[in-house]
Amino acid sequence: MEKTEINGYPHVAYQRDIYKLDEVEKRSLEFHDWLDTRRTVRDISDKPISKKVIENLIMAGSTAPSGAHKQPWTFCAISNSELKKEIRKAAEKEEYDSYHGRMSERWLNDLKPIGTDWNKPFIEEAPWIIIVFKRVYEMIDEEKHNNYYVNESVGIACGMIISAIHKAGLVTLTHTPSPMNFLTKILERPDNERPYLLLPIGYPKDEVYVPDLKRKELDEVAVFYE
Ligand code: IYR
Repeated sequence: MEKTEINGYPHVAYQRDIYKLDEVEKRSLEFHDWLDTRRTVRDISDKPISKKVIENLIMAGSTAPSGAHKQPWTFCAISNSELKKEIRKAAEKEEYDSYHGRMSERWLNDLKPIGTDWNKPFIEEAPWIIIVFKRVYEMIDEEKHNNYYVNESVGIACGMIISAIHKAGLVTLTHTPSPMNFLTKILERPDNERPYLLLPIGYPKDEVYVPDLKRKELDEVAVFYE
């Protein structure tokens, strides 16, 4: 049966390849090993990236599961230099204040191994930045319809676009200027949208160094109940 109905709504047969368990093991390990090569890169080259690539990345992020399939996200993709400059300036103003008083001593110490500071040149240098907005509600017939599990849904979509960027051979970082409502203003976003995450996207610069960090082992991140 190719099609059926549930609650009067059309459902289609789920179709995909079924692998033997040893193949499943191999594929899951290979995917982990590949994902483990992703690193947050702050030195992004200004080498151009086509709009088509950005469109594909956005559509990859937009495949994420979401509460009641409302897909409560808007991806704003910016290559316009003037706009990137304006966003950099506003982000650095907030970040300067954060790094000079708003963040606790402990927080600043925790960031020392990562090497971040208030300077955000990647906002201007990357050929594209994507700013992900969460859609808290939809306006339907002049009525507010709240979306469901908005933070969870948008967080998953961000994870998927970050993986897509890695798969494409490009790099990004998760920039969270705080507060970030200046983005709503600059990009003239409607009332139902709130800025969630800024992702600069591009090739890495020629010579790039990243912190020599280790990821937690399985027994540090998982508990099994068998
Ligand atoms: N929001 C700042 C500071 C920052 C905070 C954490 I937690 C980081 O892991 C990295 C940076 C910024 O985006 O630089």
